[in-house]
Amino acid sequence: MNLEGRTYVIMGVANKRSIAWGAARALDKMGAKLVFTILNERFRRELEKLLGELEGNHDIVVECDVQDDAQIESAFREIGEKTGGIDGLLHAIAFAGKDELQGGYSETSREGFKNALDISTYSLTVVAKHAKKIMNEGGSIVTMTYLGGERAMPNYNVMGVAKAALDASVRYLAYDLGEDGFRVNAVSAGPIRTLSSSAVGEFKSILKEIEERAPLRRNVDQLEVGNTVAFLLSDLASGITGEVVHVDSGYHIMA
Ligand code: 0WD
Repeated sequence: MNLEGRTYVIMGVANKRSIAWGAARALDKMGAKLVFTILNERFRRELEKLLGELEGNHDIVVECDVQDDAQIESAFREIGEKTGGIDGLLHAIAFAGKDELQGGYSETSREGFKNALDISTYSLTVVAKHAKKIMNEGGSIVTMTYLGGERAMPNYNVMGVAKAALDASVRYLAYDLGEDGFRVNAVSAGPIRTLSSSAVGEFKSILKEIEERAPLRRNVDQLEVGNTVAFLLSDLASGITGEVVHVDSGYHIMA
């Protein structure tokens, strides 16, 4: 797939294990120009080191904490000015406190609930609001979700609730932005060891379950997820919106 001449924003690279980094590698290989947002300046050095591994010259890194409305607005204004318009974006951001990701869901605190849904769910909505102002014709937004939003899974707790709301947001945003010809989809990734997933209780046993029960009998990696993100961001997926595509070795079809 050739994405030369296309520009995409990647949100959520924390380190080289991040799913967002898998997507960056995939898009870079296809010739796309990339712009990165980081949570705060602490992530800049790590990202700049990683950028050296890519083939293309992607130099725009903008600070964007999705809990800060003013920062989101100014980040997308800056990206618009520097790029002259974007063709899409990947939102690969989520957060829940470690305490909320183990034990009983009924123990979730009000603060923990608000925080998880603010960062993991509302952020897509507000990012879409600002991204659409600088999106070129046919623009596409992709977010990252998980099966724990469709089914009750041990320990995923408030994050499952956040992902269910994220999946619904994808549908409402798809309807809203569809009027302008923009598409909004989610990729539901199988479990992958990253900084975020390490906070989920008994994560190892989830990986093992996939190896035993998924149709492909193996786990997926960041690049496989990234390739599907690239497809959804590209014109090859021009008729797909409001969809959740599972990249999980087929695990979601199993009873
Ligand atoms: O098994 C997995 N790893 C799966 C992850 C399976 C299915 C879905 N996902 C989802 C996650 O829920 C998330 O939405 O994929 C997305 C990316 O997650 P990841 O690649 O597993 O995690 P990680 O490498 O930690 O990147 C998430 C990043 C943050 O990293 P840390 O570890 O510092 O929380 O999200 C960013 C941050 O870089 N982030 C924020 N960015 C802007 N503003 C904020 C914020 N307030 N909070 C977190």
